[in-house]
Amino acid sequence: MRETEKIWMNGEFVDWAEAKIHVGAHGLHYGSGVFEGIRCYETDAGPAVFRLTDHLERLHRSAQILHMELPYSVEELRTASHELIAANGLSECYLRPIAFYGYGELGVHPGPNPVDVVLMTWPWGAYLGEDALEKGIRAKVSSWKRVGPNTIPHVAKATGIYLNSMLAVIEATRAGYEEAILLTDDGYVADGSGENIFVVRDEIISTPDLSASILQGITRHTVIEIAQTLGYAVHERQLIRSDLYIADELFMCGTAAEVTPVRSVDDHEIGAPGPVTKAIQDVFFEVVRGRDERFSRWLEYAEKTPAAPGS
Ligand code: PPE
Repeated sequence: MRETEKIWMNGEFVDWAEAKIHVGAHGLHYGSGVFEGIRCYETDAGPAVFRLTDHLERLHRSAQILHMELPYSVEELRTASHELIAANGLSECYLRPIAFYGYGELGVHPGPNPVDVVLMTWPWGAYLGEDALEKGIRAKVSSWKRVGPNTIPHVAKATGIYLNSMLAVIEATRAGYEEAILLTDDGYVADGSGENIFVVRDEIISTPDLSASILQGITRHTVIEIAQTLGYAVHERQLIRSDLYIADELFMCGTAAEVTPVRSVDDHEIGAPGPVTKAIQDVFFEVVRGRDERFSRWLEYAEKTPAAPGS
């Protein structure tokens, strides 16, 4: 991770090296936190944070699901995010807001522990490698099942959930693949360790629906809108493992992974990137860099008031 100058911690800008917490923090012991991953892109009009408000609203919803009260509003975090990016002099970066139960009492019940809120920013290149964006990755269906709605609520982007993803990606990479694909307990395709999944067959695009234990990805939503604008039909539906094997094209998406083609699953060659993936990927990169008017409402600039939702 490339260090930058400042980190925003509970309302203060602190030096990167000083942004520390106590080892007794509740969030460290029990994974009791919620977080976000957001990207800021360089555009002709300056750095633009992509769908910042949508991400911060999801952070608030994630906290709500965990009965966690965030001491900062979406508006306050939005301002702090822009200020931090400017303070660190970054034009393109990843932004990581995280909120967790802090230091006070141990014991599973979070009790009176404070909720600490932190924002970090640093330059983060292609998540699965530059090559991946161009040539695609090899994925493996994991033996680990994605957490279900009644184990840990997958709708919350909660820190503890990521043990599930961590086990899956370790398993996949140890076996020589680049990414894992997790299924639900009853065998439907869910998510990658940090991405949503799309399948293309006969020019129809399908992606697991929200009941398949997926994170309700903001990039997923972006991709659906782009695909529909390009004239493709997009179905949110249950997918089974073999849908992956017989796909014409397959890709994963997420804030970190952006739009990454998948070129094989469990050694079934799919070939990547196909024309549909490529078309969506091309528009995606134009959109995030502010070069596509149709989606300019998603770019949030520090100096400009972001467009009101639905405008
Ligand atoms: N599913 C999972 C399990 C997931 O972690 C992410 C984001 C997504 C789907 C896509 O969501 P969205 O970013 O809203 O489009 N994963 C974040 C964390 C990656 C990490 O390694 O940390 C991310 O992409 O920022």
